Amino acid sequence: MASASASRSFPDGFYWGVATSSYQIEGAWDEDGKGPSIWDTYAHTPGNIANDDTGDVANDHYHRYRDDVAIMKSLGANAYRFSIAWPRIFPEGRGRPNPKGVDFYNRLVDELLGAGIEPFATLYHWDLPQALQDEFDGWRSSETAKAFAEYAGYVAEQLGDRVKHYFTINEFRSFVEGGYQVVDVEVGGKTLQLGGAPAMRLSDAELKQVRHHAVLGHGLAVQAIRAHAAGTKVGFAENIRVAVPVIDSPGYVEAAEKATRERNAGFTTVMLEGAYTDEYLAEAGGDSPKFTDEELKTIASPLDFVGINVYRPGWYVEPSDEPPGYREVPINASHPKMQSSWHVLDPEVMYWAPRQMSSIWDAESIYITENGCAASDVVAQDGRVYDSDRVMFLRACLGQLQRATSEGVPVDGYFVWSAQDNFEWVDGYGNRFGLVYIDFETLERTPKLSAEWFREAASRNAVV
Ligand code: PNW
Repeated sequence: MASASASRSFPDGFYWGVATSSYQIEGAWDEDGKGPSIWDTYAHTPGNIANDDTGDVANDHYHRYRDDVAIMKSLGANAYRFSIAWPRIFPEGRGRPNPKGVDFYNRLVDELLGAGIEPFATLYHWDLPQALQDEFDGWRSSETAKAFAEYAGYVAEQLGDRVKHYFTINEFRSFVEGGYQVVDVEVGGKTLQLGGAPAMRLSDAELKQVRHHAVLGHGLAVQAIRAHAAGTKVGFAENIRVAVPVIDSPGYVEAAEKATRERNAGFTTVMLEGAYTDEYLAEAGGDSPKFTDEELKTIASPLDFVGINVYRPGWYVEPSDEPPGYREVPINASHPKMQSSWHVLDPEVMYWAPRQMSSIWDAESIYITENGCAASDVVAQDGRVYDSDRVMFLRACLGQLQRATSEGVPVDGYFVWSAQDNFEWVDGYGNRFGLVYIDFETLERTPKLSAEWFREAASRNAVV
């Protein structure tokens, strides 16, 4: 008979990772030849970020990466997903590379490998070189997509002997919709508006073209990485919005799959199918993006894995006899949530998200590239940080992920967002997501209760 803990375990070789991104932790915003990014510009403009916080110093990870790797090792993480700051490598976005920027990631990667931690590099986590914003209006132009591929190929060439896993772009949906229009999110009966750099306010037609350039940049980067670093693996890291069936029965499950496929048409669906859905184009009408068949082929370049960031249910749906075959069910005003304004709570999305990647698109290797929550963490009198809500959240989500893997859904690893508290974009340092508490005055690091939980789960390869 299987022991209770064996029945909650993950497949052998499962990666237990933690994740961060460059702008959110590195600091050293203008050191060693780094060029400015659009987030430097945005954060330096008063009124954009809570408390007018900036990433100028952040966690000072640029100088403290050795300590941070040692902490990750002590947490039992065997994988680390970090992002590379494009303007450190190409201060002008393209052209002449900056060797000191490359050196930083060389040192980081060597430190990780020395600690037995597998590096997973994200190439774009929103810190676009300001030069490309100035020259091309950023992702409004396909020139930025081409520059991205050159940069991706160059990084793969430099790091590819040691970094074997690459994510092209993090959360297409977030930076495109938030940066080039504004994202509306319904929570508790209210509509929230989420935004960020470069804070453009485009029309719907222009926005669809930006989406197209972002997925094109992904496809071109996949090809460039393969051309420059044979034997490496590549995929994306998207916050796919997942439709959750209200009831776990075949009609509902099918309705939810239809909804997820259709409502991610501009990102996940086109990258995995190589076509915009008929409904996407019909609904867009005259606002449809301009594209060629050749571009669609590039966008759907074959991938080694798919990465999904999973935080909350996108929608609840039920079947409908009317087209499109599903109906959205409103989220009740009293529905529980986590601390972030947008964070509707339902751990079951961690079951449905990977299951749908497999059922809709036959994904053969899936990574949960982010999952976690903000909490109102404080250092207690005894020096510890008691983030009981985060422990509850992680355990509940991993329970659902384990349900998926036990049914054969091919999930190869899981990354907690985040390795440490950090600059949470427009919320500044006020919204803490880390397993490790950062005192932003002294920059002292303190592992939280959730870090102890993570260590035990990772060492047993099971939900604990
Ligand atoms: C992600 N939502 O953003 C980003 O990849 C991280 O950089 C960020 O710090 C983290 O999640 C926490 O916010 C998200 O509205 C932004 O569901 C918005 C949502 C989810 C993730």
